[in-house]
Amino acid sequence: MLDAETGTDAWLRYSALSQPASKSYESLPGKIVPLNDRLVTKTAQTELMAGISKMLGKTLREGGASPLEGSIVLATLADLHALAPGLHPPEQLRADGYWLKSAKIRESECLIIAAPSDRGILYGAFALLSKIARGENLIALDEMQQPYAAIRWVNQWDNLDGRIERGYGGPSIFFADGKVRSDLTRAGQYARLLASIGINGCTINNVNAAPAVLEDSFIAEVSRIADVFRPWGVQLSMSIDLSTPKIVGGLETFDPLDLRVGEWWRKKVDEIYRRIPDFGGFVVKADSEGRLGPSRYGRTPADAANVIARALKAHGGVVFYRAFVYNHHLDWRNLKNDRAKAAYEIFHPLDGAFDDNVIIQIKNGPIDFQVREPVSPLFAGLHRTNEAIELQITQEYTGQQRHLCFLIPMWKAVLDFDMRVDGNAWAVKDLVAGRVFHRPTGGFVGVANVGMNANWLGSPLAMANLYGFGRLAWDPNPGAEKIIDEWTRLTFGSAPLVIKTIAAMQLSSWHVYESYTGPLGAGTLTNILGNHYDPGPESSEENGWGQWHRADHQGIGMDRTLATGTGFTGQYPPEVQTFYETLSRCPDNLLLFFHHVAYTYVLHSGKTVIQHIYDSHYDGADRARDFILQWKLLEGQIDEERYRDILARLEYQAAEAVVWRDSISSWIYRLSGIADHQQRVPANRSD
Ligand code: GCV
Repeated sequence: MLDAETGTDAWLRYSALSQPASKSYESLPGKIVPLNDRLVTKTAQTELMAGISKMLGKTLREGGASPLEGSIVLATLADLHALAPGLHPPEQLRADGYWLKSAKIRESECLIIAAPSDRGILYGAFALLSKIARGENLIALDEMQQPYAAIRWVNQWDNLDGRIERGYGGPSIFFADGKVRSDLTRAGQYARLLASIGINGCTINNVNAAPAVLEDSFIAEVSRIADVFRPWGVQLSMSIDLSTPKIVGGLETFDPLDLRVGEWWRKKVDEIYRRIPDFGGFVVKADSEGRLGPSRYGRTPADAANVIARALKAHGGVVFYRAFVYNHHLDWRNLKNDRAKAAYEIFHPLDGAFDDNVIIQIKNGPIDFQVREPVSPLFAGLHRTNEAIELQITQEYTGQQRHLCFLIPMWKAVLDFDMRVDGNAWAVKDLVAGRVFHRPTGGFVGVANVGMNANWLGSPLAMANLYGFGRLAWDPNPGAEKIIDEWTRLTFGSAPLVIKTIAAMQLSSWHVYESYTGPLGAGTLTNILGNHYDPGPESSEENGWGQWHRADHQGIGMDRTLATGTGFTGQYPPEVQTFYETLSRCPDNLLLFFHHVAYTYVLHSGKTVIQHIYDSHYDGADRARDFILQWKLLEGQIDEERYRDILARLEYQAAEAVVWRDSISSWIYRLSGIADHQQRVPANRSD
């Protein structure tokens, strides 16, 4: 485990700049002037003073606006207007946006951080610090930043006993032994990290929620977590179990349309806001994987979401209702059955039935965070309903932080995917942000699952996924290259070889992982009934979970076409549907998601499916081994502690990649009976 300094501060290390680098900041004002004394602005001030002192060895003087002298001014737009009426941002700033501006006020050279709200000021302060840490020029600074969407949240799947479902960075920072931890230092540090990348909400407990979270005594405990989030502008929210009115409330029903149930939610929500005035809202997982839901009473997700939304409305809270609703007892013998169809089938007919403070939280793909999936068609299927995309930062199916897998390229592909809504170019990022259908809210949710490990996610390089999620939630437009460059400079410094090597490794890592775990869109061929980590392709078949890839002696893949398959492709807008439906057009990397083909089917690449599977696994394992060589170039270039820690992880990954390679190659050889042209697969080698 890495020590507190290298781990806890993550990308907020504020390492001292070298002499020549710090010289370019000599003209930075020596005084800091906050124009209000509210909590979040104070946080911005403290952070700026600490960061500038650590990076530049310069102590900012605190002071008021008279005399102004040369100052860093922290101001709401209203306060800026009062101080300097002629100064205003070039465009109107939305909530949480900010403006960084070098300007003369009353003859004094100032650096202004201005925003509509205190939270925007804090985000501006972090942006300024990031620029200094990365050696950016501040001369004639004039930069306006607006968040792409209002919702930029993380979810934690923490259980009250301290364990985290699919968490790989140690136990919960919030809970232990059924209670909120007495020491919440880490929770406060987490809120700082989140705020630094523009995240404005955090759901603290597992979506498989314990009803006990809504007991009054527990809410009182939870309010202590909200207290440590508040200085960072991070709103707290909770996952809830829909049967809570019955289990905790003692009612005989949790039917959302029963008036007593509505009244119960209203009183409960009022109680929460009495203790946590800036409470964000609830996340709901219902009728899914054994969770109770409105179907128990023949009610719809809209009935369930709205009754809670109405209780929250008066306080400004929202309900995230997860679209991850499916039957996990599907009959696998029926070739028309398809778990991928569930979300659209359930939620599309309800479009327009949800209140305007309900947000449908949709996983990026229609199955479950596999190493590659097409985008969920539901993103294009809700025109009169708010939506948010759910991305998984914790690497459940993507190597559990033990394999390097930088997920930003995957998320970029999803967010930039053109859904051709009504024949127009609308990307997923625009749909979820509510820009296409002018929705009141929407945005981005990431399942983070950080833990008590000093390094949060348990692996230093995996932290790029948390950083990248925040950056994309703020603005999904920059490329993965820009994000990894920023993160590396902030985390490891700006030596060219370090930047180049880490960027190259991270940027290729998703493809490498995919190539030895689940190429051609078959899904991660892992043990789905167990740890979701080891190879286990057989576990997907012949059960009701619906993560089928339908491999048999002749071929592999799920036929999801309208013509002959499950009809899933019909859920997409027509142009996307035709693209995937048509075998000759379907991209190789999603072929087996949409089509069942013979092993001898020839890909666009000119290879047969079976040979591609062999080659991909051998190539992937080789490339995982090459990561070690790449990393070794950095010996002496970064601190010994992180160098050794990461080296050990890469050596482990390279060995695991061989296990995956041999396991999947032998399995597919046994099934298909078709030999690898290169005679590498153990089961068909003559040696
Ligand atoms: C929190 C997958 C995971 C579960 C998770 C579920 C969900 O099935 O394996 O651990 O439950 O998704 O997103 O609700």
